Amino acid sequence: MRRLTVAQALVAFLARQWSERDGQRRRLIPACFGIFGHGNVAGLGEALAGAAAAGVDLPYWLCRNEQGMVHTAAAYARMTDRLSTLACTTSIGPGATNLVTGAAGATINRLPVLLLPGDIFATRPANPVLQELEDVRSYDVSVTDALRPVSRYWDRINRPEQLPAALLAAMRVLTDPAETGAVTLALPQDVQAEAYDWPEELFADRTWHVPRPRPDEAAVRRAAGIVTVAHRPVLVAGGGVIYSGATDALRGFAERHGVPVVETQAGKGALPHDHPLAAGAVGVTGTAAANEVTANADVVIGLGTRYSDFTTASGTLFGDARFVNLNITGFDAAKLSGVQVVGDARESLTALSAACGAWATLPAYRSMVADLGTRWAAVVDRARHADPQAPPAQAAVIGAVNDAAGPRDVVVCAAGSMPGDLHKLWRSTDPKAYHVEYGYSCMGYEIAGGIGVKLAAPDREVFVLVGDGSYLMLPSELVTAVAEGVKLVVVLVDNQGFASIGRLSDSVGAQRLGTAYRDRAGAPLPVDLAANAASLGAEVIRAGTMAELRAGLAAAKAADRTTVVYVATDPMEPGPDGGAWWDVPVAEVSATAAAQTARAAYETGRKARRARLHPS
Ligand SMILES: Cc1ncc(C[n+]2csc(CCOP(=O)(O)OP(=O)(O)O)c2C)c(N)n1
Ligand SMILES: [Mg+2]
Repeated sequence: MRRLTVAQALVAFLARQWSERDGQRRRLIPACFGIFGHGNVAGLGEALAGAAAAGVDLPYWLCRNEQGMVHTAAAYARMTDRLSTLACTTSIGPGATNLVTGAAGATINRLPVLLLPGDIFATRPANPVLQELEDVRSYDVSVTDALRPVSRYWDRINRPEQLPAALLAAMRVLTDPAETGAVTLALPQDVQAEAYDWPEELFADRTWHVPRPRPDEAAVRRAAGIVTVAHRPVLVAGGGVIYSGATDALRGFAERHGVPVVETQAGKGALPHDHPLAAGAVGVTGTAAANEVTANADVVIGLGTRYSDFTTASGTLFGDARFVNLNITGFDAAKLSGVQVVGDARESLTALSAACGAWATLPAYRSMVADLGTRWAAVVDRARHADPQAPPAQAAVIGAVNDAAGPRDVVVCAAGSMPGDLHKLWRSTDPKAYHVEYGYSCMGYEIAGGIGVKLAAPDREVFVLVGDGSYLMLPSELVTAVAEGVKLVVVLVDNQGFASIGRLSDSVGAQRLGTAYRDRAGAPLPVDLAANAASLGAEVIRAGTMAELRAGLAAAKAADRTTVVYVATDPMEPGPDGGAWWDVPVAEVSATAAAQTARAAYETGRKARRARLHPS
């Protein structure tokens, strides 16, 4: 027996957890991020402070905003293919509720994060405590309950005896590729500090084997029966391809059977951009080439994709296709009424390939795909090309960052107009080098996420592309990067507001209301974001022309500390369009002509939407 507080036991346990897949073993939770307050400083704070002296290896990192640290943990998990993540400790009350947005983002993106919010006293000696939300219906409700719907496992440790089973359940969900997402263990502040006699085996090294479930043979045969009669198949590669390390299997499948591959945001980089069967980015943010191939496909093979509305163009992209979905979860495999092949992406694709035997598409189909790809490459070249002395346009900025980044360097982005342009214009050469969070598309992810990427892959240069809107939402994690010596290149693209939502607003008849940063008289604001970044401790380079931008990027890359390259762009200059539709409902009645016109266009657009109900 070992007598420790609940918090000490938790820390000692976490330091002994490992994950293993394909014979590779690594720490499941190598560090803990956090912000202390009265809800965790005496419990977890004391335990983490005393960890090293007690022979427990769980370093503590201070973040500046709780939402930010969840993004950091999620990005870390994504970069390690979900085999590792970070713990996040908060105080009670606002510290805990600040986790909710990050937790939703992690769960939506199917990424493990371990959340350890402090909670109100289990013993209720003198409630309400500071920051307690009282519910008149029950004293058994606290703000940490807000984390339930965004967590894949949620528990509150009201007694020390409950801890071991909850810890095992939490680790199981974190390492289960089908169930993973945010895991929350709410820790009442009195319970954290309570001592208990723990069985010694709780602190033994424990390895969580991440499985590669094989698909059902009959399901694979059914899938092959559909695929092998296809003339114009396409494979939609989602994030699951990359998490499963299925990129070699994907290339083998594509080449052996002559199947073109289109990529979602999370799947971008699954095939190198210049592979002849890489048809490019698919969907609303996709390329004209990929969308044409997909629209004409007779069979769609979805591999590790959630089929979000951005991928399906809100149900309008696919023609008369049949769907075969290979996914680790039955939930995603069943989408669009497809044939379900439930299993690990690599194993499932290998099994499907074997079941397809010598079947392959005709050479004419492959060369048609390659031609479309070549034509799109010329569009990208034109969009990225810019006069060195001109003020930078966003597409040219993206091109310059792509040129500055080495083949393994990582680009990070999340919200605004840049994810769409990146999806279409970025040329990826490595499966881990394109990191755009577009499941939750959460403003504020960019810098915090960049820290997680860099911590997981210190040998890669990390380029964070962040718009002025996203930057203003969460610049605080720049301080964390500076404090911890986590080197980022942050490209801050200032177009004085929301280019993305401004354009969307225009298209739905909302007249750009509230989408530009202006004062009440309509004048630009006297706000200097470059000076702001400098005040937070970053090196700052201001680039006024394309030539200055290229020089600035090179200097930032060579620097050994976090450097912000500030560039102003024109919000009215859109990148090239891939032609797909996105369902954003427009006012059915309105007194404004703009909305009436937009509604008419909307009604035409939605006619292309199809229900996918054919029995598979
Ligand atoms: C937290 C959050 N709030 C609101 C939104 C809706 N939204 C999406 S993009 C955007 C504007 C982003 O502005 P900026 O970062 O400057 O990028 P730009 O559109 O100018 O490229 C907004 C408000 C969001 N994605 N996330
Ligand atoms: Mg902007």
